[in-house]
Amino acid sequence: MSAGRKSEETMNSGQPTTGPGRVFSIVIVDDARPSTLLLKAALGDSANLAITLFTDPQEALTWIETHRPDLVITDYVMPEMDGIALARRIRALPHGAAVPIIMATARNEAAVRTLALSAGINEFLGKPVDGTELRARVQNMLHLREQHVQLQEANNRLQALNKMLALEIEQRKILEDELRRLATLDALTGALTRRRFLELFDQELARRNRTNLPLSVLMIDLDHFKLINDRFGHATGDLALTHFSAVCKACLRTHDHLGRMGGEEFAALLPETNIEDAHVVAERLRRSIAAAKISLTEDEHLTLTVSIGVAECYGFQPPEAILAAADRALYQAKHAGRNRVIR
Ligand code: GH3
Ligand code: MG
Ligand code: MG
Ligand code: MG
Repeated sequence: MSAGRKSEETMNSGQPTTGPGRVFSIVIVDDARPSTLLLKAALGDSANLAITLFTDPQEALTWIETHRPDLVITDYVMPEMDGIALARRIRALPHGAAVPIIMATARNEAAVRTLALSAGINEFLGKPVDGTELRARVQNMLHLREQHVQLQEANNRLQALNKMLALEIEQRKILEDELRRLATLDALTGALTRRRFLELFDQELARRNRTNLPLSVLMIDLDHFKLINDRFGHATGDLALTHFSAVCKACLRTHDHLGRMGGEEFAALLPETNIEDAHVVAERLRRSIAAAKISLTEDEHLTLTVSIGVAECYGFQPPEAILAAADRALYQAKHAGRNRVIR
């Protein structure tokens, strides 16, 4: 650091920033070197003061910006930059507003004192400086400075805590959203619960009524499912349900909704789909289910069939009426011999 030639540093490092053991950093700026030494001597030989001397105000300013001292004592009349200009520049620094500044000058006149105060200088002392008065004023200012620093540190800790709290709230919200999402899914098949399906049905119906885009529904029931349970056991029945749901999801689009309405009865909601297209989807689904083999052991497998009833939403029917229409079609499919689609 080039200031090394013109400044004498007695900064202690590793000291606490606040509290009883704290060392205060004081900067003295005066173009006359003997004056800086006199002021330093007047401050006394105190272990809790680290005093740095400057004869060049510009160098002092650079040092103040990086080291953020606790107090600045400056002369008034200096070539290049006087004490008033220096004080204004300090006040303009990012952390300069809170640095106490004392002006010590031989120009002890009302006009200069007023000018100094309006530049944000806190205390004014005429030269030659009375050591006792200087020490008293410095102690007062450092006391205020200490309170300010402690307040600021408390504020920083508070802000850090707030940030942590905000993060925790954010994480909790993500977790809650995930839990809520999981609560809307049937644990065995991953299809929507009946309740969630009906909620979405309401939403899709409202959208249909707004946009006039078609909306269709499939009622799907596994054929002779009781026989599967009876022949292979309940666990295999569960496996068949999971398998069925996976095939359904592969056949449907991402914005279609599959819900488990009861034991082995499912419903699919197909937005932007009229009854002709819904019938095509249902037929594809029926064939996919009938074609898939569920392996039980190496040479034993199971096949499933489903019956499907199709209905489209017309007018301002409630969801129950539309589901009832699809149910009637499903009933007909069962009566006509199962493994078929009726609309
Ligand atoms: P249909 O072709 O007329 O629909 O005959 P079905 O045997 O499929 O119909 P039914 O309603 O008589 O029987 C449905 C069976 O589905 C009875 C019930 O034990 C079984 N079931 C319902 N939920 C589950 C489940 O979560 N797991 C298993 N393994 N079986 C279930
Ligand atoms: Mg001078
Ligand atoms: Mg059934
Ligand atoms: Mg049934």
